[in-house]
Amino acid sequence: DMLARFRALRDEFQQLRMIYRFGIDEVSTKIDILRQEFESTYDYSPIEHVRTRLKSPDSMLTKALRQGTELAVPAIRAEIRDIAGIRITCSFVSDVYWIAEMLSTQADLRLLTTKDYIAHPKPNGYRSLHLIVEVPVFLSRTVEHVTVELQIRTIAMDFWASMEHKLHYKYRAEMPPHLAAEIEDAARLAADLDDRMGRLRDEVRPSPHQHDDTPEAPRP
Ligand code: 0O2
Repeated sequence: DMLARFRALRDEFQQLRMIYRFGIDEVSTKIDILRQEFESTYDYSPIEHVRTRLKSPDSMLTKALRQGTELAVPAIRAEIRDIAGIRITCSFVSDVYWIAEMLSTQADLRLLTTKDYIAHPKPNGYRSLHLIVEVPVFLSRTVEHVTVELQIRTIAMDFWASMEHKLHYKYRAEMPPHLAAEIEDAARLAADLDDRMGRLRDEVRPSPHQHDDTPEAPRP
């Protein structure tokens, strides 16, 4: 009956979310290890902060309906690849690529796709590096291969994206043209700030001849 079907679906979704939470845990640990290594060995860490999020059953279903995915767990797993999301914020653009490289070359992570919205910003000015990776999660009886979306961006990109997200959410499809123009302009300013910060960093980067107790971080 209806109730039994509802309960079965609810249990399947709970199981699904648990697996994706484990996927987030696995990848988060990798990021945390890199961060701790950087903090204890070098005087500089390319990772500013990390935030994770797990899509709610509601937004999984909304997305499935929107993109025409069958409302069944296997189809959802195959076609919604951002159920598990991790956002890494870095200080500098070069750090974004550096972190992406360090993670995607780890032997147990499989890089499925890369979308480089830094090299190719979206029309509204959105910039970020998006990776979809697949990580194995070892359960008692099975190994689950879980996809995790990584969004890697600078503080300036993150600042812009959170503002844009609020305006987008507020106006939906009807963003007044002057605001859309303002947002695009702000994206250019954020990109310019990233360029300037990158040049400043190059200035303060210690020269290889400088003697110091802390080993110099291996930079890209
Ligand atoms: P939330 O709430 O952050 O999860 P799709 O995933 O189907 O929407 P696509 O092309 O497969 O689209 O994914 P894409 O564009 O690589 O990345 C989608 C996610 O990137 C979004 O997730 C946002 O987090 C972020 N993003 C992409 N474009 C923009 C943008 O213009 N502005 C802002 N602020 N964020 C953006 P969700 O699911 O839309 O939202």
